Amino acid sequence: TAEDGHRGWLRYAPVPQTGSYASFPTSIIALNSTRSSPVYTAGQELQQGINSILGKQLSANSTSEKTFSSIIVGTVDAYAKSYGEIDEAEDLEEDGFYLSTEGRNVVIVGQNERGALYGAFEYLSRLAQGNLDAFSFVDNPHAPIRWVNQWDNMDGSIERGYAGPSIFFRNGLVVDNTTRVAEYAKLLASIRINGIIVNNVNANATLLSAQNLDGLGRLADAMRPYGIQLGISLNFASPQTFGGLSTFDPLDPKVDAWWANVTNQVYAHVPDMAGYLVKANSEGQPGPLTYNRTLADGANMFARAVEPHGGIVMFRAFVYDNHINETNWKNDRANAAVEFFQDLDGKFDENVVVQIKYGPIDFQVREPASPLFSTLRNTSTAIELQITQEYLGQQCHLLYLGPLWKEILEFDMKADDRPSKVKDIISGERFRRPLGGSAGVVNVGTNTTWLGSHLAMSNLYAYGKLAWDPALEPEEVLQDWIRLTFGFDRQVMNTITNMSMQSWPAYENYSGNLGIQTLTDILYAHYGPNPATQDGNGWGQWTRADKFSIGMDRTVSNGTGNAGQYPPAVAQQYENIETTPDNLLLWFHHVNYTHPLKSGKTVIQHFYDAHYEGAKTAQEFVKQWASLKGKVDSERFDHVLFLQTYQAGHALVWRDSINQFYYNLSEIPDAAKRVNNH
Ligand code: GCW
Repeated sequence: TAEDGHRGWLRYAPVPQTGSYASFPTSIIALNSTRSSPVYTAGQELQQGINSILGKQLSANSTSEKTFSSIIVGTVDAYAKSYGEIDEAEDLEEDGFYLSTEGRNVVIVGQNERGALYGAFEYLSRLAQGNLDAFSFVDNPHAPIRWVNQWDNMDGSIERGYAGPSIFFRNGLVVDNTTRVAEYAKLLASIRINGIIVNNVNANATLLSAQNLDGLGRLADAMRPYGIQLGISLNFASPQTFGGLSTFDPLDPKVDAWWANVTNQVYAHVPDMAGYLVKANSEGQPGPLTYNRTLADGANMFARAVEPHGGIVMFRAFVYDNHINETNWKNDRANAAVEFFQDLDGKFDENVVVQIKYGPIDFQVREPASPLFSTLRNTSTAIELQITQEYLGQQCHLLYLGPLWKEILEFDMKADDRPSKVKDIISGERFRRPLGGSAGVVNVGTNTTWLGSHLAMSNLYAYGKLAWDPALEPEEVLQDWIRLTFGFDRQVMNTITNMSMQSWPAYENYSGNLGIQTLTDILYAHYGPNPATQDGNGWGQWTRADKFSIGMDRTVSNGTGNAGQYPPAVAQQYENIETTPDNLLLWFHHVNYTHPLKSGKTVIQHFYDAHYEGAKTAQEFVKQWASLKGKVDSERFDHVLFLQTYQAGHALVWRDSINQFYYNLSEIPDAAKRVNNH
């Protein structure tokens, strides 16, 4: 039902009950009765969830008087006051929790209030999956920053959003009704997200109007009970365009004072504001370079403003020149981030985090990890991922992203020839940084499914889970999500698992092979096949395809030098065509269409075959989903079937347009005689 879509994975559907449920606790004790407190929320959530899952009405109190068996939830300090110390408490880190069902009572103790709420959600998730085992463990986050970004505009539209208008803004103002905002916060808290940037990085200074500051206070109030801290994106030119100053030079004391004052006002409305997100000098946005100041000068100006309030600044590394000339073989947008940031390492204030997209270009179906992760050693960093499927089918194509993210997070940069996985760099561990983590661009909208597609919700779920613990296996995360979203049927489980796990390879097969990037229209929509737009533009997302050859030569010896931005061991691997994996061949090398791959096929034949294979898989998704008729409620069944049918058709369009394009260009026939054989 629509209600099911709305609740995402928090459906709390009844589970088949066995004998062990008889001795279930009869009361909940939440050790904080303040309504805005996450511990209070935890008590409420446990009460509703258990009623819904097990049909048991438990009382919920805040007093420490125990019934024979209770579920006790609170911070470690509150727990100690009422019941005494617990040994495991010393292992808890910020936002972490201890959960035990081993004794007569269920004990859920957080290092802080947020941690307690996470523990409650974890307990409910296990109950909802039919898990009544006795367990006891401590769970701590891998990284402190686990945020989502929304690209919502003040008029209520959402940049790269595919699920209707904003739940935050309308007609230039913050919305009055925050029901959906609180529901979103609940979903986010259940996957242990602790911060949200509510407005687009292409920011509008009118967010800072008095009326909208009131509105931000309202949004923060709606999310605070879930432990979600609000933050905002800023427009660098605001002092001039909104504040009426003659300049926005970050080193001008007037500008500094203006931001300090604005920041004080923001904190007056949102006392626990998480911080600012800034996109500067990118894609036409203003920034410090206008005044010949560095990007660090720009970031530090905001850092000074939020520092007294305990806030942080997420400063985006997505800075590049979008008017570059393709006739110069050495030009390369992929080089931009390292070029802009390498000399600034160590020059950022301690409360600045550089937010880096996972690859050097822009959320393509296959990219190597951004070399900037290994360049910045004295700067805190975070990885930026996209849940919204901008280049990846815009929620009309099934694409489970867990495996893609996992590959990047596990990638070893081998900095100084020591293990340097991306996940351990962004957590702050590898280079001993105090801050770090993840930012995921989500772009939920008012659509009842949140993202516009029921199956796409596995991506939001997996994002939160991997941000907390990147060691998790994406397939297992997916299966938890399937159980919570669709129940216990084996066939449902196997079918959605298969479809989801095949979805990335399938999309890669028909949209962008061998590291060539997603061959979509890159000029505007980022949707549908359009390889012709990939070259001859200033954006720098090039393929350099001509009659004989294709790919970006990013070698140091003959190309743009991009391979040399990685630490030596990785640089060598990518520099050498023999050691470059096939799936990144055309990212790093320019080769003839007849170049043989490790598989033995030529590049062009691989293109032809992969497109047939990918499109075929997309046809099978329809049959696979159709086999679940009667096992999934008809509303969700029909909606997914509609999207899968659409994807199957669109995959054929992708297959034929891309294959035809490269056949026309190269005039090399398809060995299987499928392409242009009429
Ligand atoms: O690739 C581009 C997107 C823009 C986006 C930008 C960014 C918010 O097409 O829509 O702007 O990336 O990440 O800043």
